[in-house]
Amino acid sequence: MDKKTFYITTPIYYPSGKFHIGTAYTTVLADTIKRYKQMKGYDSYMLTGLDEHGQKIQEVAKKMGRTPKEHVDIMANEAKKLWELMEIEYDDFIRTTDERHEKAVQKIVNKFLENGDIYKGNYEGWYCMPCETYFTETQLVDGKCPDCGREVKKMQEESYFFNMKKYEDRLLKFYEENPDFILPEFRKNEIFGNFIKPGLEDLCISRTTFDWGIKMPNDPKHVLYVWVDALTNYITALGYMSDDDSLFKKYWPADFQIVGKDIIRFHGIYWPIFLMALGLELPKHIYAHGYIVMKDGKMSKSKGNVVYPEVLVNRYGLDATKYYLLKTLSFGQDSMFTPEDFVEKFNYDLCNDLGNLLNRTIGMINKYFNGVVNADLSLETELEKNLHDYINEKIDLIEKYMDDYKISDAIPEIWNIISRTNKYIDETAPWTLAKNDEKEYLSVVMYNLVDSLMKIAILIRPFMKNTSNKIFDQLGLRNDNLKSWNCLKENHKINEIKVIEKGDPLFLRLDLEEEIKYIQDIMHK
Ligand code: ME8
Repeated sequence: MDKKTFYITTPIYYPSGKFHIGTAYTTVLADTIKRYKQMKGYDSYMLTGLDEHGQKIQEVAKKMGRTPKEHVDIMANEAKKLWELMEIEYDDFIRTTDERHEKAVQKIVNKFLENGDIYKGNYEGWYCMPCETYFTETQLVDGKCPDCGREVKKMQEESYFFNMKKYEDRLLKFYEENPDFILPEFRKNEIFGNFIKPGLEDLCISRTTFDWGIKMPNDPKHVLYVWVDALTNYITALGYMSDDDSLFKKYWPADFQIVGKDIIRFHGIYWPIFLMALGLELPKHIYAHGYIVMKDGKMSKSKGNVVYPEVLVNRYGLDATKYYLLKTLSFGQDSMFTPEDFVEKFNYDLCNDLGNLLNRTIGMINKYFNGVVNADLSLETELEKNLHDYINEKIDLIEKYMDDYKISDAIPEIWNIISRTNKYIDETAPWTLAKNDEKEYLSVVMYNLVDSLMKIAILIRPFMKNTSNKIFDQLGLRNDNLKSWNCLKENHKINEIKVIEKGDPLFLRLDLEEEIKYIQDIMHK
């Protein structure tokens, strides 16, 4: 039987500057969900890439003394290098300058033209250059761009328009019938209430003021303006409108499309309408996460408060960086990055809670049993039953959160299992058992510690694979079958435990002051 498929996407990022932890967060989140689904037996496919056309990119390239093509090639390498460092397991990396994409987009536009979805008109409006978006007078905030707060310019040009109004009723109906299409709910309410219900504006889709883009097939002095070119990447990457559309047939519709809150409006309105116009199914969910903000507001180079992921990964390790990002951003909300918080989470959650549990367990098994444990589980007591009940209940809850894509809710529950297991050590007081020569029950306690740690290693695996592997290795659990999500449910019996003699600490405790200063310094570079 064919496996169930799962298709997940990130936005395609603008290659305008170095990628910061915001971009990294979106990509890590997608990667984590992909890995989780894979562990649950899905045939998962993850797409990321770059949005390489447009006036902004043309201008950035010019400033750097590069042609647009030279610039985007350099940036595509940068992005791929970063994702390699962060061990992102994407399946495809689409660039909107790929021939496969350009060709398919022209076919898509032809289809829109044939359908009568596109007409030529004259556009006048307030244009925000960095956002590449026109706004109406009423949309401006204090005369400035409502999205980025920068200056806007009154502009007029001959343009092609997409007739959004034609699809308004269908979109309304779709929203009503699919209340969880946009997640979280408050974002859906925002889009629905502020943009869909009051009536849609037609969308200007072409420009004549720059030429770094895909040409309108019927009128090559016009190039496509960002959204038709960008949004369609999610299907062109799968081979839609190409000679080989097997991936498209296999994976479309997407299961989970992740975007930041800044672009949910485009994904919640234009994207479903383009798909409707093409007669295609709509994605199952579009999820808008919040922003990582700094103490002094949005990350920006001019404020000197940008954090780049490489710096964190190189100094604190990949798993610690991913842990921090995923735990910090709660479902749909903005969250603040602070050096203090980063270092504290590292020391408390990773060193104290998780690292110590593993170290203590390995230390005791070596001290009391020379590293080898064979336990008679018929000797388990009420204490073990309580521990198992607690962990099983938490596993169900964690699975539910993961299935609902609420990774930041799942993580504290995994850490509750860690604390509960640490508490089990206090409850059973192995040192007293050893002193009283109660070796048989002591081996049951050791078995249970290893069993809990094995489960913890499986639970953190979607986002901390290296740490998970280290835990398995140090506990001497070499059978790869143990690394599957099913082992959580089946109460897998470990036959023989033989831990290593002395494990390297998973995380080395950081000097709070020194590291806070280090992060502060790199933010200003
Ligand atoms: O909008 N916190 O590209 P983009 C969290 N090309 N996430 C952040 C963030 C922050 N501070 N800053 C950026 C574009 N992001 C278009 C997308 S898709 C068809 C076209 C993440 O480079 C977040 O996911 O501006 C946001 O949506 C995305 O980067 C914007 O990337």
